[in-house]
Amino acid sequence: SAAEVRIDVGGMTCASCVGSVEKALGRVDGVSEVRVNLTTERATVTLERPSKDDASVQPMLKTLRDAVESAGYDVREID
Ligand code: 9UX
Repeated sequence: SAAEVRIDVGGMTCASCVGSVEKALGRVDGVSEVRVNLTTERATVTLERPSKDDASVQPMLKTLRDAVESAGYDVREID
């Protein structure tokens, strides 16, 4: 199994927005897979970590948040 992070993303209105968010999240170090659903406004990010309890995951959440926000979208919730 791997650590999965869910991000509720605000501001995505089209398929191109989805592509931008996927690209931004996919560039973050330690990310192995990204899925973004426009309808549910949720991104699911799989990390190259065995579980969310891994000490390196918490700082990665901040990096993921920054990546979404730098791409121009809002992070409503991340966990
Ligand atoms: Mo198309 Mo999504 O301009 O903002 S990229 S609506």
